[in-house]
Amino acid sequence: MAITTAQSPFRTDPLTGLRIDLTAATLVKVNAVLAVVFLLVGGTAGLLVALTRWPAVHLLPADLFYMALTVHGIVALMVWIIFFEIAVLYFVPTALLSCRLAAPKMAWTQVALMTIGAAITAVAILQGDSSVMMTSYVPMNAAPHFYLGLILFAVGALIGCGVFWGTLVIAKEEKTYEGSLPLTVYGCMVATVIAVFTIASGAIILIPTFLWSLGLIKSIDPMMYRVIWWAFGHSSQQINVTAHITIWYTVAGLAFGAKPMSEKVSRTAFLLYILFLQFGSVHHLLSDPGLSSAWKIFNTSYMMYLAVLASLIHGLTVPGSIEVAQRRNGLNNGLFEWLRKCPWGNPVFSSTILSIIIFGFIGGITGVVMSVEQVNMIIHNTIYVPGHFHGTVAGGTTLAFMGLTYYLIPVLFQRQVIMKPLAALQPWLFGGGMSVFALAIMGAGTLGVPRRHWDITFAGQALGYEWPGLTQMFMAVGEIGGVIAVVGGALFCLIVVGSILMGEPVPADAKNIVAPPADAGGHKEIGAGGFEAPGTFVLAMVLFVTLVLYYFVNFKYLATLWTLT
Ligand code: HEM
Ligand SMILES: [Cu+2]
Repeated sequence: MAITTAQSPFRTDPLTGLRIDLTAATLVKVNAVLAVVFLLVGGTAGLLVALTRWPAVHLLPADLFYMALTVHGIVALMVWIIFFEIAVLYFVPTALLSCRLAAPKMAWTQVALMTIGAAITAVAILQGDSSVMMTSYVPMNAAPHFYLGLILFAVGALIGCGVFWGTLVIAKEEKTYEGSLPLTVYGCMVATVIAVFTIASGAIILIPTFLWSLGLIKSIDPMMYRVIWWAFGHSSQQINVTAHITIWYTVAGLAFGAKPMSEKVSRTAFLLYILFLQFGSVHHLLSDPGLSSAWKIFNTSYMMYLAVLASLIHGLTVPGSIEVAQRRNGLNNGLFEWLRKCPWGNPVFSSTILSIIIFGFIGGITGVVMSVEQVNMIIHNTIYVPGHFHGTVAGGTTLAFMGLTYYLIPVLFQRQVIMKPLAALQPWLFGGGMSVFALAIMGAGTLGVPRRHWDITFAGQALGYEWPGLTQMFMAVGEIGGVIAVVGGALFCLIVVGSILMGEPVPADAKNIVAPPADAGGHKEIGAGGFEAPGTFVLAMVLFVTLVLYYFVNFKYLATLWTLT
């Protein structure tokens, strides 16, 4: 197939040596800026929700709380993240394969459809009749344009995946690279394959629901809705995981000259996502009636572990590759010299490493434990669930995207980051606040606090409920962590927009910031005890022991709640 788009001009970036297609660069910038603007909207709604769930503040009335919660979930999880992912899908293949972007007009259509779709859904929510929250479970009914906006947004995202694939075809035809695709481009490709499955599932459930909201279909079965919606909802989280892990590899390569410890293993791990993620969707249905335990347990406990295995592999190989690179460059003393001497004040690095730690220790461990059918009964529909997924999507994905943004400001926008000391602090504020938030509300959830609940005390109702002091403390501490995270998030938006508008231009004679390949230091004999990356091995064992202990604690707690007499 011949592709006949006119050749677009390129520029060679002095900081990275990358050959950048200017049309692609514009589209990456537009998508990334829209993403950041929506992060600000989603974060503001998050602040209102957090200030309402903090019992001592209880800011919004009930109707506005559910409206803010709907805005927050949809804008933060879908709009911010997917706009940013499209930016990644346009940046990674064009920059790393020195290739032009396929079909720029289609890419502009993607921008238009996603923007118009998000705007239509936002208007529907703000009009007040669509506070159905992110999952929009039937038989709750939203206005027709709520669903229509989501459908247009999804069509836009699908076009973005098409442009990515077209770009790969051009790169192959024009022979802009040799051998197999670099791992990071491969990671993006895996994300788009998952995206097609995801968007198809979304269409299968949201188009009939749209027709139902118009009165053209009589009813939608709630259980069927949940099963298919989660084929969409869970898979979209797997896209996020694939995207942020791709960013981990990218940053490890750029900042340290790190190479994956084994390309083959990393590629196989990505493939495991495609093969097994669909089964994981069932972990959202573990407490649902009408589905057999055998089906639930097979899907979540056997098949799902193969996708978890993939995340464990990436979680081991990315820090491992950084360790190997640091040791090859001379930081070979003891277990952790390589880690201590990492550039902790550089927000590209700190965002990425915090993303790895928070995703693994908070999002990952809790996700595995709550996917066990029995344990799920303790935490289902409690505020534990938002605690878990803020570890994955806010601490994991959002932080990784923040890190890549800091990298893109000088490379794409050709501006220096403003307010450097604050930029160095920002990932710690966001990641630290988010960790406190997630851990504390998981504590509250374990003790029974429901999720998506305006007033857990039922004040003024016949059946008021007094929560123990510990639970109230968890809620207060959690939401204070949430407010700190919002400050970190707002600071990020301020620094990004400020740098783009007012940052000093990158000087024309700027030095290359990409680390040379790791073995340039000539240190061949590295590691200890036969391990190339002994420090990472120790950290992996800490993760493993934490997981086992936490698993045990949950079963023990379940046993105390459910005594057999
Ligand atoms: C900036 C700091 C943030 C704060 C303070 C915050 C706070 C909250 C709170 C308090 C809830 C409500 C929990 C409940 O009542 O059940 C919530 C829900 C949620 N948050 Fe966040 N969040 C933040 C960032 C994010 C980010 C970055 C994402 C996604 C990338 C995200 C995705 C979600 C989703 C999907 C929900 C569930 C909405 C629903 O139940 O329909 N949040 N958040
Ligand atoms: Cu899931």
